[in-house]
Amino acid sequence: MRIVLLGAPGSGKGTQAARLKTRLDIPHISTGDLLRAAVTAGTALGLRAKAVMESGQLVSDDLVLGMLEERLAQEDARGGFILDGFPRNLAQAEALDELLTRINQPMDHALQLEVDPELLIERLASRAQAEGRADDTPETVRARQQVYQQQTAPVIEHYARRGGLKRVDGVGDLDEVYERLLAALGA
Ligand code: B4P
Repeated sequence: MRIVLLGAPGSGKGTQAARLKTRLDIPHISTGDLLRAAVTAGTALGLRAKAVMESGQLVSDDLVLGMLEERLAQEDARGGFILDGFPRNLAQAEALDELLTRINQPMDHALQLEVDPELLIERLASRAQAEGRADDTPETVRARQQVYQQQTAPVIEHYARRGGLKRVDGVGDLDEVYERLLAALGA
């Protein structure tokens, strides 16, 4: 099963993808996690990404696309995957369509987690306290929300136009949201 999980920062994509991965036995590929790992490892890519991530802006498409293509070429992604945090803008969505056509692996499901913007701010503020992630400061959270509205919301329309986008209510406890996602996937 090949799945794209869409939603604003704090909508629960990463949280739910971690659960779906175990149930569906396919890898959870988060471009945010891949980028944070590169920052921690101090690779050339990580050094270029760090300041951009801390400002709440998107890392450049060429860096993210190269990183994703490498990840999708790994053995464990042959039987399917959950993409979390990608695509983030229309150029990435079109590049993904092109890549999946080239490797003959069409997307099966596009799911959007819907959460009220005020609740998103509360969730990220709690994570800032719990985990101290550098991009969860109030200023960066505001910037990430703006980037989402301007650049990522059109990606949702892209999948809606193509048909097959499923919108899932992301408000509720973790188990409730998880059950809704499974129902939307028919799993
Ligand atoms: P991401 O890592 O994708 O960060 P995110 O949008 O905040 O989502 P995340 O998955 O971490 O959080 P979740 O909603 O699960 O991106 C970080 C940065 O990396 C970007 O700003 C950008 O700079 C860069 N980047 C990533 N991908 C890129 C790309 N493709 N192109 C360019 N740049 C890219 O959870 C948030 C919080 O809510 C958690 O604390 C969680 O516990 C809580 N939560 C979740 N579900 C809940 C629920 N039902 N109830 C209560 N709390 C809940």
